[in-house]
Amino acid sequence: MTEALERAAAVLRGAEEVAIACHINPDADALGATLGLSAFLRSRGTRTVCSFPNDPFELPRWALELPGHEDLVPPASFPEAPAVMVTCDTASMDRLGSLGRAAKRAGELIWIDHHRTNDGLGTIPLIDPSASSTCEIVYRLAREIGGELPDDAAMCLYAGIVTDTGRFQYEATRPETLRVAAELREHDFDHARLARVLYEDNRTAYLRLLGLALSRVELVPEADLVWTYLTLADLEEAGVRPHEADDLIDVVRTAREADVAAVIKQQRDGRFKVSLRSRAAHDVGAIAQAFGGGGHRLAAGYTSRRGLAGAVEELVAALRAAPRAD
Ligand SMILES: [Mn+2]
Repeated sequence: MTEALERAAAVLRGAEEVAIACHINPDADALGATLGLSAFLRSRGTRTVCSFPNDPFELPRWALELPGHEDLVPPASFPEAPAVMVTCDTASMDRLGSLGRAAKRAGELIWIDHHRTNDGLGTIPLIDPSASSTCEIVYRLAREIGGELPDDAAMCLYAGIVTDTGRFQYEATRPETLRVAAELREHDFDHARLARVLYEDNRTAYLRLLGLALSRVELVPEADLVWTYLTLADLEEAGVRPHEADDLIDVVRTAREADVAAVIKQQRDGRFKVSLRSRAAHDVGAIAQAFGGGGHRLAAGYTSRRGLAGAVEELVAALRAAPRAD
């Protein structure tokens, strides 16, 4: 990691333009790392171009709070063969969608991530599964490059650390994470407003849909599993966009009776996206990987082609076969 950090810093110090991309359906860690790195590089006089592969190219509401979001460009405006490209928070090439082509053609590809299921892509893989977030690694990289971190960059990086640590609650929150967060908070930005936008900004339409999803919660004791689901029809009827229901898992996972929580959400293509959380005793990252997905030990996901009943069945079977970690 130290050697990779030095090499990445050397490449970014010497670059005139850096193309930065993050994964499809970006969360605050992905966009925070992208925009944080971009703001830092721009403050050094480096040109940057930033994108993510959603089509239609729409930003989540909270992202409008992140400085620099207005400079994000759709994939069609991203360079086809950038001399230097950075990916943020992206565990596999397919998560880059249409931006994967640029990644494959990039001269140098700095691959910054903290997902344990990452194989280490790019010419410079900067991967640390012990880091709380990609933003924490970007912070380290900025320190390695040297110079002042602009307030805008600090705000973006802070957003990613807050969200990926579950507001400093999760296992991956190390003393070092808190020190980095404290250093970022020395900068001038409205952290309380940022937290409100990230966590307390639901529409009542979503709250009603949450009620529906919670009324469907099922417990499967033999699989140590609690789960619920939403179909496309549910979302349409409620007038809620799929990404608006991303935090539903955080309510379901509080169920005391099960170690693993799953939210199964139908996608536009009809497949079901399975989001998994474990309290401690199951490696859901390994389970997600076995189904072609990925993630962390306690938070992971994959997409199933087997319909709702099939998705539940295969998940229950996998959990029953999986050894408990305790
Ligand atoms: Mn992350």
